[in-house]
Amino acid sequence: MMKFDEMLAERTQYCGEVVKSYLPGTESEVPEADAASEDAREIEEIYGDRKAYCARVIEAMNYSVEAGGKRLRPLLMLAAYRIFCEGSGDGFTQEDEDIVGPFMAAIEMIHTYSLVHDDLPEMDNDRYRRGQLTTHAKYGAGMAVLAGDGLLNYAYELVASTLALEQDPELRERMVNALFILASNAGIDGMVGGQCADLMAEGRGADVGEDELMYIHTHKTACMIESALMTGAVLAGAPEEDVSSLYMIGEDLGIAFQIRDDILDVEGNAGELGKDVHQDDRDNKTTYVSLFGMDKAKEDVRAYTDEALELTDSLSVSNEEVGFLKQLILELAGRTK
Ligand code: GRG
Repeated sequence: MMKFDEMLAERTQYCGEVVKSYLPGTESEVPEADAASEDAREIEEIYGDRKAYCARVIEAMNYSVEAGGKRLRPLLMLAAYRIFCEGSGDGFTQEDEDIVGPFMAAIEMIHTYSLVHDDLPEMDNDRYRRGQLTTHAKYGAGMAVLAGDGLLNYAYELVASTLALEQDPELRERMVNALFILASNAGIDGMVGGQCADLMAEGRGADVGEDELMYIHTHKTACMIESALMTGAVLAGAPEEDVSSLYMIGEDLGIAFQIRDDILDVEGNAGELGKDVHQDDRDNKTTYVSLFGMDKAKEDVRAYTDEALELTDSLSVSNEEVGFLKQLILELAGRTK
């Protein structure tokens, strides 16, 4: 059996390839076809209006996504999908990739838009992300706003077009449910709500208490992780109880992930992280570390991780994919980037 590290590296690369395959092409990348053919009409429909005037925003969108990152949300979505699609006996097929792939790309586009906007001068004003200049540092703030907007819209365009082409009514229904989970966890009741609370808490230091901090952590960070696990399971037709368990696993994992993020901002290595450290201190931000101290922060990463692992054991299926998910959860508890 392949070692976990190798499997993670292989899956991360695979997720990156899937995401990239759905990025928008610029005019220079428009495929060529015989002018009178059906292909040419399709190409015209897709690329007809994509002229040089808008090439810059597409370049900035692709720059932000192609920089890489851990691809954690697509990885989690894929793992959840594979846990429940394995029963077919065929393993993960091209057909499966066509179902879950657009959603994997969509969640990474939504996540990347949030990073691009979070890095803007009016938000966190960061210069490095994913080991390269932030989108606003390279393209200017206006273009970075547009690149984020473009990614957010493109994510839903992609899911909508996948839905529109789906002929199987049961699969369509799964996709509609997955779309709702994706959108609601990214919006005002999810990540956007958490980011709003985060912004309102900035500079208030000790005035920010545990309830407010936990609202920020669960909404800003955990919602997208819950969403990844739940959409993967829903698309694969998982039973409702398992989708609920994955919601709870995602919440625990998301909180542990964010506490670890707070720890890394103090103890991490900027080179390895691909972004600047000590930013929370700079912004006088209340974090898990500033509120509870480093020792308790580390203890609680372990506690939330253990809870997530226990919940994973309660899923109605137990297969190699559950094993992969558990190892991934463990790996994230000790992550250094
Ligand atoms: C602008 C609506 C809006 C939201 C921004 C994602 C976010 C919300 C802010 C980024 C800052 C931050 C610390 C968010 C918490 C979630 C988090 C740790 C994001 C970074 O995710 P990783 O580590 O990044 O998975 P990569 O680059 O690996 O994909």
